Amino acid sequence: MTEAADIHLSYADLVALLQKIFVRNGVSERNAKILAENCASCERDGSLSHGIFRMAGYVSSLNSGWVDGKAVPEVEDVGPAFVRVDAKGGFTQPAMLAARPLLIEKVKQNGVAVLAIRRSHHFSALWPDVEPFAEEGFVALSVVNSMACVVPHGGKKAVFGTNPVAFASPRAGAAPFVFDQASSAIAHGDVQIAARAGHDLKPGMGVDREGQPTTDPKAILDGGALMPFGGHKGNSIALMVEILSAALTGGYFSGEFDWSGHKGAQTPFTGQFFIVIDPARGGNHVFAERVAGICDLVLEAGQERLPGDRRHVTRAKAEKNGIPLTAENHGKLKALAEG
Ligand code: NDP
Ligand code: PYC
Repeated sequence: MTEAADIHLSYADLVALLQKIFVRNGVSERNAKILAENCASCERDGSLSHGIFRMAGYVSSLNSGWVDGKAVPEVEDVGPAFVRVDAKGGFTQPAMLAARPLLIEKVKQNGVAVLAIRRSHHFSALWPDVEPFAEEGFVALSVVNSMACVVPHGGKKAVFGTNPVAFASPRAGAAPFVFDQASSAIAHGDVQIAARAGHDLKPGMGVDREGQPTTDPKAILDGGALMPFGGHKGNSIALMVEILSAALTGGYFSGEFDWSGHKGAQTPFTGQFFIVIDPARGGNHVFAERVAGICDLVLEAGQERLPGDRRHVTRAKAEKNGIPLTAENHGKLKALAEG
């Protein structure tokens, strides 16, 4: 549920405020700008589980010494269509942006290229990572693993992270087609939001610390766990995400890193994987029109809306009126920025 807004900030003003918070908490100017833009974009688009709600967690993780806000990623050219990045214990988004020019060059040369990021922290939504590729005419898919809080289908112990998959494709005459979804029944961020608001979850999303089904978000957060979406099918997607994001990149599995020595650590230390494709190599010069065509077909068939539509409606409102914030949340941000 959206809280009533007391004030509206422009995107630029919100970025400036968030950037100040990151810099104040040990993040380099370059990385702070990237993270602030990412977080402000989530808030602007109504991706509230990964907008300003996350700032206290970023600050807590930075102050625990668990994540290096000043990390300078090392980009390696390891094959005609393969780029690898060691994020050096920093955030994933600056690592991805450091590798982006080389990745795009390889996609243009080969029609496809992959990017494997390791030793990285991802604490945000995934759509901001793939949408810009589609805006440039490429098809992009990305996966990232997180922290063990999801039991395998039929299992008792949390092994997987909430492991999202995001996909973006150009679409003629409209914004790119983009979906971004956790492979758990619900994102961990939304469980935290429900717990704060005192709302129950739908049945079938999680178990308590005894492994018993529960709809109480607090029981899930207090030693319980989430379930994959869609039973064994979501389970296999969660497993695929672990393979691509960790085994393939050289990063940690969601249940493998040890943050117990860093009180307050919240950002998962894992890996992220991208595949980027130049659709022109498919030889179909009407690719983007075909994408628009299939999107139209599903809407004509009765699907209420496409993934991404809600974000674009929210974005358009924010561009017109500013990004809505409660006075309480604005106050919390100002306190983080000013100490
Ligand atoms: P949702 O279930 O809210 O949405 C998943 C996708 O489905 C979105 O693309 C959404 O589009 C679309 N969608 C939702 N409702 C409909 C509908 N009625 N018809 C058509 N499409 C619809 O997301 P999740 O809870 O799975 O994930 C939330 C966020 O959490 C994601 O951004 C994800 O990346 C992030 N996350 C990050 C993790 C990390 O490790 N960094 C881990 C897990 C999750 P729309 O946005 O337009 O509503
Ligand atoms: O919402 O599941 C989540 C999540 C995990 C890491 C960042 N977000």
